[in-house]
Amino acid sequence: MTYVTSPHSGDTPGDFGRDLLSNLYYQRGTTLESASAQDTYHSLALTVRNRLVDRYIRTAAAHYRANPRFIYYLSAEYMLGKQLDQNLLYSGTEDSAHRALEGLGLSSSDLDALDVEPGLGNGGLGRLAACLLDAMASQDIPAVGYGIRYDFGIFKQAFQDGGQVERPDDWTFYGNPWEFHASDDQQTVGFYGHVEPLDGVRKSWVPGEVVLGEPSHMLVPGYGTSTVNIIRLWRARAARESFDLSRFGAGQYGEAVEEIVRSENISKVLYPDDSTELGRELRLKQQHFLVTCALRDIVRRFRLRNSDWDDFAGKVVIQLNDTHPVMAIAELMRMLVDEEGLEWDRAWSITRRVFAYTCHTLLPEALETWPVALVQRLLPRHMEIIFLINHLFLQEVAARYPGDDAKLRELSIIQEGGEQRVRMAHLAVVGSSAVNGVAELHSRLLAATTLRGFAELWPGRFHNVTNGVSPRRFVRLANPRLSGLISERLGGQAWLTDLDRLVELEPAADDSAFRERWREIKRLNREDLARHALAATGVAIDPDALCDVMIKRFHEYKRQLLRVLHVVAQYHRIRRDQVVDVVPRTIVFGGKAAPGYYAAKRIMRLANTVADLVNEDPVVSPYLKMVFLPDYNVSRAQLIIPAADLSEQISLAGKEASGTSNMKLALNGALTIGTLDGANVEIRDRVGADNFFLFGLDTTEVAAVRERGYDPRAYYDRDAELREVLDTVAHYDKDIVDDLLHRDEYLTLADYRAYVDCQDQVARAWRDREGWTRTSILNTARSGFFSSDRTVRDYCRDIWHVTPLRIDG
Ligand code: 26V
Repeated sequence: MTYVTSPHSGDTPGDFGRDLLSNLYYQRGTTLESASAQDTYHSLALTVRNRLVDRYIRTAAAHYRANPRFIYYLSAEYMLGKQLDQNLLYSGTEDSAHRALEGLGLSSSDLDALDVEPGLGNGGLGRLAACLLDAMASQDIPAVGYGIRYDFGIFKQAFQDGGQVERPDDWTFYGNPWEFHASDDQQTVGFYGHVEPLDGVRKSWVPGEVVLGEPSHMLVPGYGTSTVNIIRLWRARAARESFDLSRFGAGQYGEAVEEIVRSENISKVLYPDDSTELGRELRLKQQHFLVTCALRDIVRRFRLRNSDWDDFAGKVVIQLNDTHPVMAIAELMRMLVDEEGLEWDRAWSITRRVFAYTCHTLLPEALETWPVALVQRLLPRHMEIIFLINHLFLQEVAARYPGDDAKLRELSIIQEGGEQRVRMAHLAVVGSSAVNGVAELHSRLLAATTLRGFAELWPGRFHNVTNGVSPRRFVRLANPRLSGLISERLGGQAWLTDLDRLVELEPAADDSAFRERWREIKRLNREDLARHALAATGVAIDPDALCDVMIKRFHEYKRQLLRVLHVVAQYHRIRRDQVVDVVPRTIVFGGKAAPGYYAAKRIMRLANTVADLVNEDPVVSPYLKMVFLPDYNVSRAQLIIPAADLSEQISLAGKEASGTSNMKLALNGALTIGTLDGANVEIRDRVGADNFFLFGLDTTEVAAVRERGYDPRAYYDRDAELREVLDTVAHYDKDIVDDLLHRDEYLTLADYRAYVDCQDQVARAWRDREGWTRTSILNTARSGFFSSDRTVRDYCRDIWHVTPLRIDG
């Protein structure tokens, strides 16, 4: 079979410009003279997209021919970042596009400003999904990402009187040029209804409501290779047959239309809560919707080249990104047993081999559970299947631990005592062949605490795969200046797909001319950030000041509050003219709080209050500035990270599963001040203890403090400076201080003194600019391990058992 190649394959600026004008004419029906900004942007996007379609078609054809084992990544969240910058780079058309635009008198930065980032996720978990897809494509791993095409992504954040206000993210308002709709690949998804007996264990589920899933896909190009994979996002549509015509006739037009609206609400909005268990029915509907659409699509694809169910587990790996898609385990069992007529045991053996589960937290309150009564009502057959899975599983447990009822209660998929609930993490472990944590410490603690009983039962099932980040997105695109210098030094761009090669920069740390250029680039990046900060907040920052960055979701365990306490301490020191350990600093904050997470929002409000206090004080502000950049997202990350000198990774030890901003910042030459938590441990191991500012309690000490009976008040009584800080804070928010003195769940006061003293060490180190730059270079040089390419290789080796499939260029 031959495939027609695209007419848009020319690579010169002339070819590019011609295609752009042609798209303007035929796709937008206009000309350069009369085009609106949106017309031009859309035409540019299509011109770039067309250059990847060729590769996609070839990838799909090669995949069809080879019938390989596929990785299907199931995730309720993806934070893809802007597509224009990425697709220009990955299609190799950056230069010709820029020259073509220049020739047409168009500004590429104006056009880039119109590119909207799809914010279909909350934070680290969603961005990790995007980094893994990028790495899979870049390493020729046959893969498809499945997700939900939310109409509204993560809310936009603004501040009003220092407090967060949320605005809707109508990201497709002007259309999305990057997606391909496939309305003829629709799937049917059932809800509610009842179950009818068939034969034996086999039943028939008769749903009471049916909704359609309509897919569209976006291209996921590999960098430096020919592979273009896809991410398939599903949108809910009302089923045509569900339009109750009698009601239209009976004068109930409004009610009948409301039903359509209700169906389509399923994919309306991303839940912005990573901090409260909502237990909302609509959320469970979203999960089931994603899972059903994805599984049916996976089976459809399997059947293109295969027919025997015994081959399914050889051709299909389904990676579950946290517990959100875990209902897939029950749904696949239902499809195999009820629809395909397989024996239970055979179906179970297939199911267990196909799934693998990644856990992204240690917090017990973050482990998802659903009320049995709700699951029973929404998904009656799934609930029966879960009960049967649990029954058989508990028989296995009973055989292993005879007479041990406590063991049964501990491991059961159903949580008893009070309202019965389904523990999704337990279902995930029981129904998967592999379970992994996301950093060494996290995986160890998972097996020792949260999932201990399971790790004892099935030690071979537990793995660690340390997270990683895309060097293309977070070094090359975010920091073109530094990337240019690295490529010059290493003699090419091979490091972008082989990040371990950054070690070759080590000798450059001792080269003073190189250090000078490294410093100059940081300074230029800080100038870019200063321009943005001024426009966004009205605060002018000094591009020569140490740029001290904390960017992540607002959560008590991450301890943004500890960061604020140090700022208040510095404020007092400067006012008292105690500036021995003070160097000019800019404190940069970025991050959203879940709309209903009051404790986090109050810390955020305090941060904004302290920022005003500091910035408006004529004595303090020459030394200390604080900017809280609103609406932190991937694009903002790409701006902040290259400017950072210091990376704040100060969660209470044992709480942060991994963290990924820590990796992005280290790769861009920021030094870390951090606790022994998540991937910080591995960053420190790699960059060297001398090049990392460590402070605070470790997990063993945290346990010991709690064991002894933690008394936060004692720290206040003992430490005069802390007293002054808390008295100042109490002036603005008494409740925060009350909580710190009486509860302090995250041991902020226990780590306070160590943190502030460590910050003094940071200041002393910054004074030695040559030494600092040397350490900065070493941080970059030794962080190659944190590439998501390495993460994907680990998954391929330990969990997926797949090998790359090269597509002929
Ligand atoms: C969810 C919830 C929901 C209920 C209440 C508390 C709570 C706390 C946290 C979460 C988020 C869990 C999933 C998540 O986003 N984990 C993040 O995953 C990143 C990628 O692996 C990792 O770097 C972060 O450390 C981890 O927090």
